Parts: sequence; C-alpha cells; structure tokens
Amino acid sequence: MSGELRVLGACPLDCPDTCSWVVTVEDGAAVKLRGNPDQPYTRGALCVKVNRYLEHTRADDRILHPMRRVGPKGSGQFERITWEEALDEISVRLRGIVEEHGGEAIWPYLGTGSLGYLQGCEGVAGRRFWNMLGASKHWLNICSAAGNSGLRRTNGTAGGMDPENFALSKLILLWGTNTLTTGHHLWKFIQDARADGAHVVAIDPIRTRTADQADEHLAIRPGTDGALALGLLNVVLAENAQDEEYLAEHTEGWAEFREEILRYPVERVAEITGIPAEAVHRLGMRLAHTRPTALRATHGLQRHAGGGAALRTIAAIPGVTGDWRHPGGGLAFSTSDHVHLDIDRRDDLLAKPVRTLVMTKLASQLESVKCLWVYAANPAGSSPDANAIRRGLAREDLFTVVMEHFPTDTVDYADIVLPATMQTEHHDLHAGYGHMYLLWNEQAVPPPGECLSTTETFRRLAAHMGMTEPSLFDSDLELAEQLLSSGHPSLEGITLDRLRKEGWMRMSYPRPFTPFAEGFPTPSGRLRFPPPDQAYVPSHTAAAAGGSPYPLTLITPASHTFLNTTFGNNPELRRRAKDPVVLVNPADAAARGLADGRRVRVHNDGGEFLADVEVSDRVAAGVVASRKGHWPKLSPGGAGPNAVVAERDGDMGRGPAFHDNLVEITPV
Ligand SMILES: Nc1nc2c(c(=O)[nH]1)N[C@H]1C(S)=C(S)[C@@H](COP(=O)(O)OP(=O)(O)OC[C@H]3O[C@@H](n4cnc5c(=O)[nH]c(N)nc54)[C@H](O)[C@@H]3O)O[C@H]1N2
Ligand SMILES: Nc1nc2c(c(=O)[nH]1)N[C@H]1C(S)=C(S)[C@@H](COP(=O)(O)OP(=O)(O)OC[C@H]3O[C@@H](n4cnc5c(=O)[nH]c(N)nc54)[C@H](O)[C@@H]3O)O[C@H]1N2
Ligand code: SF4
Ligand SMILES: [Mo]
Repeated sequence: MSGELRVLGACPLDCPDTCSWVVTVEDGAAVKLRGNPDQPYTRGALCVKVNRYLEHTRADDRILHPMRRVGPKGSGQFERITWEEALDEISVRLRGIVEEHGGEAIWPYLGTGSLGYLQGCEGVAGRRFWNMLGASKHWLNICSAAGNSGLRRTNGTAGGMDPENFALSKLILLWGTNTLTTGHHLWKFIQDARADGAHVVAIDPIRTRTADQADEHLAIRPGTDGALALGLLNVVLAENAQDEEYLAEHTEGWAEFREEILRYPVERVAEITGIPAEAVHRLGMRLAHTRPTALRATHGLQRHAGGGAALRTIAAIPGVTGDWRHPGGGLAFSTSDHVHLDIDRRDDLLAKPVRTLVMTKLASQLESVKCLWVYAANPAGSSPDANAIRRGLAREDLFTVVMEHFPTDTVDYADIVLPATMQTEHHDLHAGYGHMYLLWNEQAVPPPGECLSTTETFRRLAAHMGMTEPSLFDSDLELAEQLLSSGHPSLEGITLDRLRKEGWMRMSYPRPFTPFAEGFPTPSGRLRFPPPDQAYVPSHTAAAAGGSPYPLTLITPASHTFLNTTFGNNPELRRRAKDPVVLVNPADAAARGLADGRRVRVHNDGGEFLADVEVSDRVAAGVVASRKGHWPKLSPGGAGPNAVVAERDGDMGRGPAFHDNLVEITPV
C-alpha cells in the first residue's frame, strides 16, 4: 500500500526563527516540505532559501560517501573509499597524534551549520568522544559572543523580551538588524503593533529592505551605536522622563552612568554617528514619551570593535525608561539564554584540563594543531583572514577531516571527507533563538548514499577505536531525553513523547512574559549600568581613520538568498543573488570614476576579493557594503569578503569584527 505520511520537523539553520515544518513522505521519499501552519511564531511560512531545502538535499553535488584526498591540498581531488577504510585511517592518525603531540593537538572545529542539540553546535556533538582523547575545546565565538557578553554584563543574561510581545509595542527600534532578511517572522508581530499605531525606526548604515519598510531610517555610521544610545538617553533625561522608581528599585551604577549620558548631548552624538542632530533629538523625544518601547538589536551591530559595549549600553535604555515593566517593552537580542536544557558533555572524561581554541582565530591558532576536524562549518568561506586560513589548511603535516553535505572551499583541503545527513534524514532537538519554543525534528527519510549523522559518526568512530565508555553510545532518543531532564521550571510539562507528537511546544514561561519587571538575574538582582569605559567603544575603523591608505569602511551583512555559506552552491539562489556586488555611494564612485556594474578589487593589506559595483545611495559616503554567503571558489577571483576581514577581537567575548574593516576599491 502506498501511504502518504506527514512528518513534523524543524529548520536547523542558524536563523532566529527555527521554523516548524511538515515533510510529506510518499513511498519512502520526501516529496514536499512546507512551513507548519499550526506553529504560532512561524505560522506556516518558511523563507526564500529553505523553500529549496528538499531540492538541496537532492542536489547533484551532494557528498554521498567517504572520500580520501588524491590531489594536492586545496585541489578538491578525491577518491571514493568505504566507511571502514575511512574509520581505519582516522583511528590510526588520531592515535598517532595523541601519542606524539598530545590530545590538545586535535581541534574539533564545530560551526553553526546546524543549531541542533543532537547533530549541531548547541549540544554534545562528539564532545564526549573528544574528551576521551583529551582534544582541545572549541569556543564558538563567531556569531554572537560580543553581544551575549555585553548583555550579560548589564542584565545578567542575554535573554530578554519574548519577540511575540512586539505586537504590544508603541515604538519599535530595529537596531542593527535586517528583520525582513535574517528572521522575517518577527515582521508579522511588528505589523500587528503598527496596526495599533506603533512607529518603527530602522537604525542601520544600509538602507536595507527592512529600512525601506520602516517608518523612518537613521543611517548610522558603523560602530557608533553606543554613542547613539547615550544621546537618546540624554534627551530622555532632558525631558525628565526616566523612571525614577524603577531606577531606584532595580538598577545599580545609575549616578555614574547618568554623568556619562550627560557627556553625550545630541550635537556631539550627531558628529560621532553621522545622524543629523534633529533626527537624534526627535527619536529621543519619542523614546522619552512612548511606553512601551521595544528594541530589536541583533548581531549586525556587535560585529565591531565596540560591539559588546554597544549591546551593553543599548540594554541600559529600558532600565532608564522602565520599559521592562510593560509587556511590549524592553529588548530582544536572543532568546537562547531562556533555554535551559541539560547539555552533558561529560567533561569528567577528560584526563586533565585542556586548552580552548577560538573559532575566529583559526588563521593564527592552527599552527599548534595537528588534526583539524571540521563539522557543520565552512571556515574557508566564513572565518576572518581567509588567505591565512588557506595557507594553514595547506600545511602538509596537518590532518584535516571534514564532515559535510557539499564540496565547500573547506572540503577542498580535507584529507578525509565524511558524508553527513541533512535535516530530513536524522532526528534532532531544537530551540529558537528568536522565539520561546522547543521543536523536535523527526527523521523523515533514510539517509541517501552512505551519509551518517553527527551522532552516528561519533558512535561508530568510538567503537572503531575500541572505546567502551557507555555514554559514547547513547542513542539519539536517549540523548534527547537527557537534554530535557534538567528539571528547570521552563521545561515543566515538556516531554520527548509530546514533542515528537506535536512537533513544537512553548517553554513554560508566563504569558505575557515580563522577565525583568521585578529584577534581574545578577548577583544583586539589579541591572548593572555600564561604567564609562564600557559605554561607547569606538570601532577599529574609526581608530584608524585618517592615517589609513584604505579610506572606506566595509560591512558584509547577511544575504537574502544564502544562510551564511549554506545554499552558496544552489544554482537558483546564486542566480538571484547575482555575482558578488559591492554597494558604493555615488560620491565615492564618482571620486574613483566607477560606473554601475564595474568590476572592482575590494582590497587591503589582508587580501582582496572581486565584486561588481552597485552605485547606490543605500550606503553613505565612506561606507561600502557587500554580503556574506558566496562561495569563494564560485566567485570571480576565487575569494570572498573574508579575505579582507582581519582576525581581530572586539571588546567583549572575543567577538569578531566582520563589519569593521577598512578597504579601498580599484577597478580591475
Ligand atoms: N537570509 C539570511 N538570514 C540569516 C543569515 C544569512 O546569512 N542570510 N544569517 C543568520 C545568522 S548566522 C545570523 S547571526 C543572523 C544575523 O542577522 P542580523 O543581526 O540581521 O545580522 P547582519 O545581517 O550581519 O546585520 C544586520 C544589519 O546590521 C547592519 N549593521 C552593520 N554594522 C552596523 C553598525 O555598526 N550599527 C548598526 N546599527 N547596524 C549595523 C547591517 O548593515 C545589517 O543590515 O541572521 C541569520 N539569518
Ligand atoms: N564577512 C562575514 N563573514 C561572516 C559573517 C558576516 O556577517 N560577515 N557572519 C558570521 C556568522 S554570524 C556566522 S554564524 C558564521 C557561520 O559560519 P559557519 O559556521 O562556517 O557556517 P556556514 O558558512 O553556513 O557553513 C556551515 C556548513 O555546515 C554544513 N552543515 C550544515 N548542517 C550540517 C550537519 O548537520 N552536519 C554537518 N557535518 N555539516 C552540516 C553546511 O553544509 C555548511 O557548509 O559566519 C560568519 N562569517
Ligand atoms: S532559515 Fe529561518 S526563516 Fe528560513 S526556514 Fe529556516 S528558520 Fe525559517
Ligand atoms: Mo551567526
């Protein structure tokens, strides 16, 4: 009997929305993948990228069996081998490296390709196995480390508003976030608020598609958001609109912070940010007199030297206005800190403490490494200082294993490639970082070819190496049960059985959710206002400006058609993305004699990439913008924007500074 089956799943990609989806399976094959209309946050819509997910699982270039390198590193020449051969070779090499150099010479390099708690970066993902070998730990700082750190310093947690409460807001600031591209399901809640009279302001150096749809756009100079936050609060104080009662009961450090605010009158802020003084004043007046005000600040504005301070200070705003009292007021950066699953990496299996290597420092930290094990990551496309990374990956004495779906730039440098399952082919447990739900992804179809999931690959490898520690062999369902067993009140009533049946469940938080109406999860229970040296920290580019031969600030935010470098090989999405482009203000274009469509080198001392000029007033003079996501090897010149992104820490959490680099552009 040929039956049709509906299997509930979740989008695994690094996007705040973590959509609930439904896969239709006919005769054992997935024939349809659609958004789940029952899920209250994502409400049935996926996105332009993931509408092609099924097509992507069946793409011609999918890696379907283990491979061994036969050409020079970087050439991407491989021969097919069996899993047995792959596991043999890996076991011998790992044992040899541990004996000769110690376990810390192994770097398990795990990226954000999947946010699953079983197969992706949020959970255990092989760490128990790595602990048996004493491998180095991996600090996944590439995305949100600066903002998380800044927010935790202010609020004691990076968690904040339930994004659904945006529907209740009267003033919404979309601050360094491109909602319609990078997490569009929030938009419906913003539209609900608007229908009720809310005013929406986008604060972004680029007039993005989100800025187009907002009521107002403030084209801020990159990396100056801390100063803008202080300037807006300056107006709030001038209006005497601060919430004195909230300040007294729930905050600390106010006297000193107040002094700092007074040092930022709107004229000074206008000079720093490039936003006209009267626009700063107007927004300050709105902020002073509109309750509740909701701030949506995400990752874009923290990819700067002062990115941590920017979030730390923006987070101070609802502390001054008392917006945290009201549903619909406050700040939403990420909901991740509201998720309290029990992630048991079994650090007790380590024979001794080990060092931690930093994801964005691959270029400089690879030297001491003998085995690089890349999974769910594409550092040759995504990490800073791409040319130095390639030089490192080309080292003959480095043993590189890559678990992948597709032949990325990183795969080209692998000694052994292992074929990995995609989301319809394995189980996983998810939480969103832009909503308050947990989701279960039920495997819908068998893996194609010889693909294995992350969990199964590490189980087989552990067995192959003769390990007997029982927790290395926990099944996916056992791992999921463990994750759900933290006993945290937010998981009350949530069981694996129910999740498997229903696909998604809201975490047990009250509705409406006002997390800091009565205080903060800091030691004193109070919001900690930033000290002056953490209130506004200038960007790298501001610090270098004037003296640099590279006068233009490059920002490289998210592409509408790719998800990081995922889908960078999908023909239709590539066609829609067009060749890499660089937005250049008419004044900067004229000064260089550049017409629309002109191919240019975007370059600095780190390297260069090629792009076609799009002359546009969407960026201000002095700022140029390209997008992340194009595969270097599929781009003209074989390089992407990270060739000109320096490997440099921001002020907090060692966050990278992707949007804080100086370049020049020159016609090819
Ligand atoms: N379509 C799509 N969606 C994605 C992704 C993708 O690649 N494609 N990536 C996913 C991932 S991994 C993440 S982390 C999120 C990121 O999502 P976002 O937080 O939206 O991150 P970005 O796109 O980097 O930057 C957002 C906006 O910040 C602006 N910006 C840059 N510098 C500054 C600044 O100094 N100040 C201010 N105010 N604004 C600034 C940029 O111009 C950009 O429009 O999106 C996720 N969603
Ligand atoms: N210039 C510039 N660079 C950036 C950024 C920027 O704004 N500008 N943003 C940064 C940000 S926010 C992020 S999060 C990083 C992301 O950087 P990465 O973590 O490297 O993410 P991707 O580039 O999408 O590569 C993920 C890879 O994982 C694979 N994958 C997906 N799921 C699985 C799985 O289940 N198993 C295995 N084995 N593989 C899987 C995919 O096929 C893909 O090739 O990029 C950063 N790079
Ligand atoms: S990438 Fe984001 S919007 Fe698109 S399907 Fe996945 S979770 Fe939903
Ligand atoms: Mo990210």
